[in-house]
Amino acid sequence: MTVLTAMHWGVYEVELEAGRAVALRPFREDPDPSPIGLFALAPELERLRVTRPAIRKGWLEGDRGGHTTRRGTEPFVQVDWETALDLVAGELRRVKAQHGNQAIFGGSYGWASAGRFHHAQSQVHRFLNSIGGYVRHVDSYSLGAARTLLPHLLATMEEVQAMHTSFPVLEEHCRLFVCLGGVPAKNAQISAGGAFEHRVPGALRRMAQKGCRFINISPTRDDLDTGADFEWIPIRPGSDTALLLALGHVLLTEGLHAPDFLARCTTGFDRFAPYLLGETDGQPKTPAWASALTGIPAERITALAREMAATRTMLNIGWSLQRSHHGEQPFWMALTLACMLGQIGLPGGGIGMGYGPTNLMGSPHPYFGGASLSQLRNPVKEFIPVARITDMLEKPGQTFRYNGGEHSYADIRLIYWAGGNPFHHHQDLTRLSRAWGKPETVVVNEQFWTPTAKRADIVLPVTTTLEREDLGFSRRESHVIAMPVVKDPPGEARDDYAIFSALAARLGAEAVFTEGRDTRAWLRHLYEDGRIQAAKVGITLPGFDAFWQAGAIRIEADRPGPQIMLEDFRADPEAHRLRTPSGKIEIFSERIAGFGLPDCPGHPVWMEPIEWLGAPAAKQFPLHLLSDQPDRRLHSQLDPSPHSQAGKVAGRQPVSLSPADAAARGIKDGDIVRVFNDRGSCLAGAIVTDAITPGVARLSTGAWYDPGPDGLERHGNPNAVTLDVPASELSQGCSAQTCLVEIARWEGPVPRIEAHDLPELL
Ligand SMILES: Nc1nc2c(c(=O)[nH]1)N[C@H]1C(S)=C(S)[C@@H](COP(=O)(O)OP(=O)(O)OC[C@H]3O[C@@H](n4cnc5c(=O)[nH]c(N)nc54)[C@H](O)[C@@H]3O)O[C@H]1N2
Ligand SMILES: Nc1nc2c(c(=O)[nH]1)N[C@H]1C(S)=C(S)[C@@H](COP(=O)(O)OP(=O)(O)OC[C@H]3O[C@@H](n4cnc5c(=O)[nH]c(N)nc54)[C@H](O)[C@@H]3O)O[C@H]1N2
Ligand SMILES: [Mo]
Repeated sequence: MTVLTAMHWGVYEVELEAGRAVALRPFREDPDPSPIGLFALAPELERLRVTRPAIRKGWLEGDRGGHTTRRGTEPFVQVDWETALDLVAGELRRVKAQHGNQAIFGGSYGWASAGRFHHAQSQVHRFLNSIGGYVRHVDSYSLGAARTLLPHLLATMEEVQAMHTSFPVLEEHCRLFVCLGGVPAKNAQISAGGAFEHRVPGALRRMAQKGCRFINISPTRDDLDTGADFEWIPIRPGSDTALLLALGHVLLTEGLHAPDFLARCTTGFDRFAPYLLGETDGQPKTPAWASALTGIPAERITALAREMAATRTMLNIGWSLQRSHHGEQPFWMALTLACMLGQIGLPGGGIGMGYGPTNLMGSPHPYFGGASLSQLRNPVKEFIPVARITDMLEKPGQTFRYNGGEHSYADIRLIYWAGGNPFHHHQDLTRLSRAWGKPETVVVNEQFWTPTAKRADIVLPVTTTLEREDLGFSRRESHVIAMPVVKDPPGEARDDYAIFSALAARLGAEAVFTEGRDTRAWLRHLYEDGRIQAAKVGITLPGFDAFWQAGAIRIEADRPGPQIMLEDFRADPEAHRLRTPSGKIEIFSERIAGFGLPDCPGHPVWMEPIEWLGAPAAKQFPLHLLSDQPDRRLHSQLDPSPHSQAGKVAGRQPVSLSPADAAARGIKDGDIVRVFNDRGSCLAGAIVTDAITPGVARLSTGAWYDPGPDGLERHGNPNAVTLDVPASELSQGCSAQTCLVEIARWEGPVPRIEAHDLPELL
């Protein structure tokens, strides 16, 4: 017998024997299933499960003063659940009483697992709110700069995602698809909550077959695959804003821009044009100027601007461009260029933000909300922009700017994390390791002995999606999935919900937290909520019992989803005003200008990133390190699985570099190399490829962080070397892509990788 289950990377068919999973198979309704989830039952993963509550030995013996260097170095003592829950509840009570709820950091960023109810972040936030609140985070690592910027200019990032022109329209109408950072199908393997119908590889092939021409402007060629030839224009990382400005300069000086669209649908072009022409700063943003910054020949820039103006063009920008210092600028300038081209709102033209990062963009299915666990109200006002965690831990009381306001960092005594892996996701992990020693207690709910679990004081073992029932629901996806229990949890692992219910009971908040519902009652409640939201966009879903019986419901809309981004707005901008201050797209933003930020003025500008190949530091560290998303896993999830391991080189995360850079350093394919700069170093396995432009190296994220006693990271985690600075004072976003390194052959003895070892358990 088979049933279905949902994971971030897809729906899978679960083959059962005696009601328990024996194998996972691709979902037959998925045109391009992802292999990642097929390995979720691998013994290599099961071996690394947390099976019993575990307490760091020193903590159990009373070492709670903070400023400890022992986290991550000491053995854990396994205890029974009652003891563990009493200890966690007691510590929460103590910290609340002595320092207030604003001393608890519960931001708990992370992807966790698919399934609407057991979504770990929602669970931990709801729990912490039920006991008086916590210091939260805002925004995401994914979209720090863009998420803060875009509401001032266009719409919220959620709205932008919901309105993307669907692929069937692009297939019919788009004739030139220009992408900054490709349309990486490896990334579209996933969507938050599940990519159920993988549509990107097929859509790109069909677009190419129907005559759409693709140009990939990227430091790497292989982030686009259309099944046909396309033009690759290599660009120096971090310089896209200069290119976009020069394209705009050509449009304006040759009269190829769209004055009618600019006048009807945008505001502030008149304030921006003098900058473009160099009237305000003495530097016209010409192709020759941009050529020196981007490495792209000036003639190619000029010709490209003319082609874009003459053709039905979609300009697509990848999210990694804004995960960088001044990451607001490429997004703002791409939007501005799309306005100058005047094709926004036309079929197959305009802007994508972006096709590729997840399976969501380009979906023909309508967007509807609902089916999310309420997080209750958080009375604590302190927060951080998500990537400022080290700053917060290092500098309690210090002020920071965010989105026009001024705020200060809370003084954190207790960290509670459920569903994320900061010792994968944060930049400059050596610096985070030091700051991580400051709080008095760190509690982590985890399924696996991840680097973060190993650096906790208290680890509570959690079930996986296969071990609990849930609701598979994902924005603009093809199905709603009933996810039954198909596997027994190892040892004593419990659902996050069971853990938080038990803690809430100890802290007098059980009724608030559970509302008297068990898991099945919550599923029914969330499903019914989703059903109401679906009906609003013309989707009829059956009642819960019929749904659960059926196992999967294909979403069929009476009305088609949003097909052409901003079509209505273009037709009648007055009747369909945007929720920006002017109601139009803002090329100049009075509001942002009013914030008075030197690193984010009122219109898009070129500013040199703190690290890039044009910086003085490139003399010492001459390679720009891109840390992109891994194709064989989601972040650090399932890194020990055979699928992820099969992609390693010499057991380490591969780092790609160009034949010229490899030869200059005596590096051959398959060599172990050291990637380093002033901040740190890691070992990786070399891949020499002409798909990467000289001067650039690529080391995907997510190899479990594994620093040795001498500080050398042994497994190839790029966050051993990345830079932890904000994109700007507007967004405080993550700048992971802004990073210079040097790479050398590793000649020393090869250290063993310990990331996938269990900690010592007493
Ligand atoms: N250098 C560099 N760094 C980056 C990026 C980059 O481009 N470059 N990208 C950034 C981006 S965009 C992101 S989104 C982040 C991602 O960073 P994270 O979201 O933190 O990464 P994951 O590996 O998905 O971590 C999820 C963790 O949750 C655990 N988990 C799964 N399900 C459950 C559950 O039900 N309950 C509990 N309690 N735990 C569960 C998993 O075992 C895993 O350890 O990384 C960021 N880091
Ligand atoms: N398989 C898999 N898929 C994922 C994830 C995963 O972990 N695994 N993570 C998901 C998450 S949370 C997110 S946020 C998205 C992120 O999606 P993105 O941010 O779009 O993805 P990246 O892989 O970081 O980068 C995509 C491409 O951008 C190019 N690029 C980098 N810097 C520059 C630049 O300065 N200029 C130009 N023109 N190009 C540049 C890189 O060469 C890279 O190939 O991916 C999602 N998809
Ligand atoms: Mo992300």
